[in-house]
Amino acid sequence: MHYKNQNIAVLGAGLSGSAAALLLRSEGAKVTMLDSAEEKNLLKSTIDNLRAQDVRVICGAAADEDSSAYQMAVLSPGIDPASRLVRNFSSRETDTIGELELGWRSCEIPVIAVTGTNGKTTTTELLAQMLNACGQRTTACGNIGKPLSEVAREKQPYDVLTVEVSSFQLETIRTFHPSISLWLNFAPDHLDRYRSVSEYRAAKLRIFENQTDADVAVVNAIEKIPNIRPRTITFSAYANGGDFRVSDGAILYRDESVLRLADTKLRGLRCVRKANLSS
Ligand code: UMA
Repeated sequence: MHYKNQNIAVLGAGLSGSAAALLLRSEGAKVTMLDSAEEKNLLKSTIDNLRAQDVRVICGAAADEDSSAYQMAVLSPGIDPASRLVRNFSSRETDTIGELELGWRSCEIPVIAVTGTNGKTTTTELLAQMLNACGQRTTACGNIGKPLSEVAREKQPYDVLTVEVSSFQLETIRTFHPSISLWLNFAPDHLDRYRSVSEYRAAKLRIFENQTDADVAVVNAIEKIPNIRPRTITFSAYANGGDFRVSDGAILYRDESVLRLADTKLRGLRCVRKANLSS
């Protein structure tokens, strides 16, 4: 993407916003950071670092009411689209994308994206460790705490990125396209932000939105996922119908043992064994 000399606003001076602002600066954009909080309530080192990189920083009420002209705005995931700060932009029809989308557009590395209500951080870490142990250079990033925009700016020679993605991040994607998506589970959550459980689920389902039949979706077998384009592989520790399942102390792929649970150091396996014994 070409951001050189473009006037771009970044909303939210947390981890995502700072990473987005620094990525855009490294690509030659003129960046303004807007944050509804008073400056004294923000991390001084973050604000100092942004200013040192020539990012204009506007805080408090002045940020919510800022009326400068921008070609684009980048939104931090924790900011509710209904907030004053965002409404100020939507009313002016400024092209607004999320930080995950920005990072994706500046990254030329294939992505494995992990979502689910519970367990996504553990799974993302585990996947990254397993891939690195197999010689596939990767890093765990995204909602886990290292924004994709930071990885994009670092330009390390990774083979693949292992990205934890939240519903907040997926709300504002457009072209984000994981080669492999992973849907762990779903339970009602974040109802302070979403008007309904189905709105929360719809945001999460966007993980599959840009996948094609050349991609893969790894999906919990007990989840009812609507028709999606990628090839689907299912798994379950509890149900018998999945491509991957647990039986007699081993993980099976279509009835063939691929890994004995006792050979792993994973905690919580007793729960899986117990669940299998009682089912
Ligand atoms: N802000 C405004 N106006 C508002 C609201 C907030 O300016 O109306 C400002 C705040 O003053 C603050 C900034 O926005 O300075 C915070 O932005 P943010 O909430 O997006 O926080 P980040 O530090 O950028 O962290 C975000 C994720 N936070 C959320 O989604 C709430 C982090 O996930 C993530 O690790 C990080 O980006 C890097 O990608 C945390 C999380 O709790 C761990 N995620 C939720 C979850 O896992 O359930 C979704």
